[in-house]
Amino acid sequence: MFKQIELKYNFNALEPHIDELTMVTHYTKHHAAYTNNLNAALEKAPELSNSSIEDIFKNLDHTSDEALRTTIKNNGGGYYNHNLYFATLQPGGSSEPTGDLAKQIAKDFGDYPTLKEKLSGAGATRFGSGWAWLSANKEGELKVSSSPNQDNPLMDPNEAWVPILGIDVWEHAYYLKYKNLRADYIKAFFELLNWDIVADNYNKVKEE
Ligand code: MN3
Repeated sequence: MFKQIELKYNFNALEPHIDELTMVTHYTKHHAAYTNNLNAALEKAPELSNSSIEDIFKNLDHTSDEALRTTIKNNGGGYYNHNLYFATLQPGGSSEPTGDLAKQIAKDFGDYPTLKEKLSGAGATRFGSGWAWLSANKEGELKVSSSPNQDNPLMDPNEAWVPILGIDVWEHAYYLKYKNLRADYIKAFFELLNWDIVADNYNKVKEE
């Protein structure tokens, strides 16, 4: 059984950047539904039972029923992506990258403002619903990308990128407060981002 991460802050703790009603709806309705639907679908896919979510993404091809495979992909993505998203938000304001992650950002992007601009652009230009990602590989390299729907970089079997930070740009993440102004929501996201968590994620992906 997969479970939503427990939030370490109250639903209203991200105000004014992300409003309470958006947080309540996002976590208790959207994320809960993805998680419940994933668990229900896996009951029909015994070949994937006892697998980690990462292995489920990797082995989606092993499920021959196309409709079931799509259900597992969409809801598994929804489960995993939101666990990452909610874990990286921090009440009271953002931090800046530090340590090895900061060094690699300088190497791959020049500086932090440039990375922020790239990530914001990836989210702003993603057509329709989806995510913007900062991912790392075992060599410690970083990459910015975006994906549609609830897809994520782990679903590409030919790549070895693990997301360490995801910006949810589905309208349900911002529409109550920001309406059509996705770029304003992305700015607000960066006001809440806890780079210490992202750095922990980075250190786990990078091989020592
Ligand atoms: Mn969402």
